[in-house]
Amino acid sequence: MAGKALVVIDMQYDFCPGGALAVAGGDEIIPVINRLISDHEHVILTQDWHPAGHSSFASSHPGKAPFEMVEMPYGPQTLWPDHCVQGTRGAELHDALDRTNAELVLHKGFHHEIDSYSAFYENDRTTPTGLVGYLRECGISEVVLCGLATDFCVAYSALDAAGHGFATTVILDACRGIDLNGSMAAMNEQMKAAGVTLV
Ligand code: VGL
Ligand code: ZN
Repeated sequence: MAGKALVVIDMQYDFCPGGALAVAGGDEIIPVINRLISDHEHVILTQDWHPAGHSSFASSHPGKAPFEMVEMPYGPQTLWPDHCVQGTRGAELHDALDRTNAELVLHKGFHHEIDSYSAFYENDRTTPTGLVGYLRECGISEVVLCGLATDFCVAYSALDAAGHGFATTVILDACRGIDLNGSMAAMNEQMKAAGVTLV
């Protein structure tokens, strides 16, 4: 299946039950994702990878609580509990995830002052991760996405992929969402409007 890449978003302990920013049922999708991994020739994994004290953490904003919003120089930003801190167990990819077939593990969110939901562009919407260039150089024109969380990192990655002309599919059975203030419905609508195929 040349020309098509599976991008598995943030299958890390902190997004699974028991983790710092647990997504309900986050670990249930691992067997489904492992089947997708064995079916794809090109497999890319992403890893949310924040320095301690990252600007997206509520703990870095005195008086603010997780899930509140703040205004960053690049626009509104949701604040999160401390999660996926570089080098911690919570930042590790889940051991049950089949990594043998992965050709690239992409870290994102490592700039202290900028969060990064998308695997392609950070939340300032201008700082690239390099993934567009990687995929193009590998001759990939089709992107299939799964992982955590549907309404944040998966959705923003899908919007960027579609916006860069990749034929983009999200496998909803292989995703779980956070659903903050209706974000699940809102992001599903945005993905559909952008031409992302939801299956
Ligand atoms: C994510 C919030 C903060 C995600 C990452 O993987 O969806 N969400 N960091
Ligand atoms: Zn994060």
